[in-house]
Amino acid sequence: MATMSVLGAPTETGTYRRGCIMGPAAYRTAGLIESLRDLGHVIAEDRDLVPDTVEIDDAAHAPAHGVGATAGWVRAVRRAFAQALARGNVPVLLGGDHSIAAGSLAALMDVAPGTHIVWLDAHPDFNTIETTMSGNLHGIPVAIASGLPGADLIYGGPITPLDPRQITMIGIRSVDPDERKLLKSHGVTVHDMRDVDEFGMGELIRRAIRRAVEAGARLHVSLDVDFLDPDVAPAVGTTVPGGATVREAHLAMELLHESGLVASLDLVELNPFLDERGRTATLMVDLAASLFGRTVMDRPTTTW
Ligand code: HAR
Ligand code: MN
Ligand code: MN
Repeated sequence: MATMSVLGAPTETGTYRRGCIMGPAAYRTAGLIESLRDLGHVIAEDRDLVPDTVEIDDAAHAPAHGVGATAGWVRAVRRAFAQALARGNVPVLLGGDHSIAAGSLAALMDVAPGTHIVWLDAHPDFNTIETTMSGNLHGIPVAIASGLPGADLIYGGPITPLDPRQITMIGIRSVDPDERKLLKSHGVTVHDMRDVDEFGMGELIRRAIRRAVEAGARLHVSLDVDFLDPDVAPAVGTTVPGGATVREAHLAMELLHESGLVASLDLVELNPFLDERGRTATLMVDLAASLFGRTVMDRPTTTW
């Protein structure tokens, strides 16, 4: 059983649509804390963070917008996430839009730099502050955590960059042209939905786990709501058809749990304003429970 730090980051400055600010409250309303406790985990802290005050002239970085506000959140998340890791807790970060993963990824590199990243998302979020076409900073966290342009501005100081070869992305189905080039040149492992169709979710997750086992690394999971198909998870601003099914997502979570390597989690991009009677929040909570040990039946111990 784990001791967990549940950290809410109710931000929406990295998006163009409002509503993610309600994310942490919706996860709690859907029973996240009770579900984790029922599994035997200890919730050492459960609180919402407060962003740093950062003054940046947004106009100088157009089309990027919300730069100062997003930087304030990223810095506060990085500090709290790192503190939780340093205490030996499992941080569970509740977004908020995905820009805050720039904070969790930097914290991981501060405290546990070998950690491998499993990025479950329709989008790679590998734009830089220079390649973003939308200007929405939820499209840049992986690139800036890897030290690409925008890192200095957002973090306001040095980071230990993430090695992009430590990342496995699954569920990808919307990539921008420059982003595609950057992913290739930096050696990110990207499994698009075609790979999911062709090889199956289980095989792709097993490959990510085997890679971590071989490297002696722990795993961080970053779960974007839009990894899921919008038919089952409507509460997200950036819906892309053809996403993971409920069963594919549960299989991913259960296998990751069985690896015994998962040490932290981001739950991001939930926009409760777009939900239908809480069904997306409830599904995300069920997935988090599977990631942290809920099963239908006991299973034999897996070897990778
Ligand atoms: N690639 C697009 C952009 O940079 C869309 C990014 C959308 N990101 C999220 N999180 N919704 O994955 O604007
Ligand atoms: Mn994302
Ligand atoms: Mn996404």
